[in-house]
Amino acid sequence: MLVGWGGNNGSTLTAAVLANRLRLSWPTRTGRKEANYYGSLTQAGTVSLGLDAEGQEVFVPFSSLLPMVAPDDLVFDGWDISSLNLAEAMRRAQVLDWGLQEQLWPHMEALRPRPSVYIPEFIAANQSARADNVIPGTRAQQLEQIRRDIRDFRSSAGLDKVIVLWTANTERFCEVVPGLNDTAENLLRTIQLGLEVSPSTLFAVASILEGCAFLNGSPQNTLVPGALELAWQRRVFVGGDDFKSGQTKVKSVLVDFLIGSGLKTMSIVSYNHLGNNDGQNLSAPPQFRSKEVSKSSVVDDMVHSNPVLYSPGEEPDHCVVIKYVPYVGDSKRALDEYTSELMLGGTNTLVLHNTCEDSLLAAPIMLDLALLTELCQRVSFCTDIDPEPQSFHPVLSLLGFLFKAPLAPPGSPVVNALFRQRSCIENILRCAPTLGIPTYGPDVHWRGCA
Ligand code: NAI
Ligand code: DG6
Repeated sequence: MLVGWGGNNGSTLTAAVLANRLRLSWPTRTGRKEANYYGSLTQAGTVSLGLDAEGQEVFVPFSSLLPMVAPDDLVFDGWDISSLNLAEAMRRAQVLDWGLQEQLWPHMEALRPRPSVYIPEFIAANQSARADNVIPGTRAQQLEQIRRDIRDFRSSAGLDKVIVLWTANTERFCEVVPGLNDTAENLLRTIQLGLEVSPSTLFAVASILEGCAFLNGSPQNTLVPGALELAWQRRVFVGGDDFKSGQTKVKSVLVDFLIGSGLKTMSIVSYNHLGNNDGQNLSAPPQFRSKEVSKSSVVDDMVHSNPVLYSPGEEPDHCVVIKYVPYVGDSKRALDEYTSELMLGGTNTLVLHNTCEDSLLAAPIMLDLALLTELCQRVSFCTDIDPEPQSFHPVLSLLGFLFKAPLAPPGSPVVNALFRQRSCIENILRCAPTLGIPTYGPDVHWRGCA
């Protein structure tokens, strides 16, 4: 279930899964295109297994390492404060080629977002015109309505599991206040009393109470300490924050390479302009601030990894700029400049320019998040110290590859370097027995992996 289903990401992911399921192709000015899942780690990535008897390296699809849900088996539902059906939402988004939109229209027209929680002060004022599909009532009544929606979807669609993914507008940060949202008990009381809680935190709480994993694709601090404690108490997976798509993905490779090579990166300047609704929302300072924080946190572990280059407290200058330029729509432009010190007073400046449809980068990441979370729900392990089967910690740090500001269990290090994050997923999948059936299947249990 997508919160923000009618947005660019929500409508594009739904369209992508339908287009692949229906094996659609469509004409463009550069020839016919066919539906695919480029950009998805699970659907388009491979893993090296080693060498075969002839000494040739063998690669297998990521999705064949362990039994994973096939995207064709997913069913979508969700909420949006905008009432447009998914076909109209796809048209509003202006992401997909016209020929593809025409074929998808009859399949998406009947999909209609459920009303959602609209609290104007959390998103930009320029979003108010969209809000024609809202859940009335108190915070407690809104929470109950979201829970009913989840139960209704699960039973009416006959589902095994529901995973809830926040892909709605970026909200402003909410203050973490003792007594308000610092513990599970206080957060639940705050909702009952109608005190300050963000829409995204309400969705997180509703999901956790329904036993459904909750993933946060936006930068704000949805998973306040009280929500994390609730997830821990209920043993429900949560993950976040903020999809790691283009510019940040490059950054989490490039800075790792620079610092890992012994170069002292001293300045990172990241400029973006885009013209979609996300860009419009981010043109308001509090929402921009949420994104600025998540886009800026991504090199911390690399800097701290090298005390030869950086003295305690020393960090590169890191500047993030985002501008709203309606004309370019979903085609985001990202310009980056990395300046590093070389030996004997030299300077190395790298400049990158990246243009791409933002939602076509985000949608496969959303798919991976759902599929990997579902897989993790079927994994248990025991150790030599504790023979009882156990699950991963509810804060699913394994998803860090897909998030700009990865959440980690308390006391665990946050890893941003992209290939360390990929290795984490690969290693976990490798050390489980390879069952070899690439379909939705049995639970995975293995022993000895602490
Ligand atoms: P969008 O603005 O097109 O879609 C967001 C949708 O959320 C809108 O349809 C809006 O009506 C809806 N919405 C707002 N508040 C809501 C609420 N309380 N409940 C339900 N629906 C609500 O934005 P887009 O491009 O789809 O991005 C979605 C989120 O993903 C944004 O926060 C963005 O910053 C984040 N993101 C996007 C990336 C990308 O590459 N496209 C990458 C990283 C994060
Ligand atoms: C402008 O940066 C808008 C944002 O929502 C980004 O498009 C999105 O967060 C993707 O950022 P990145 O750094 O992962 O490409």
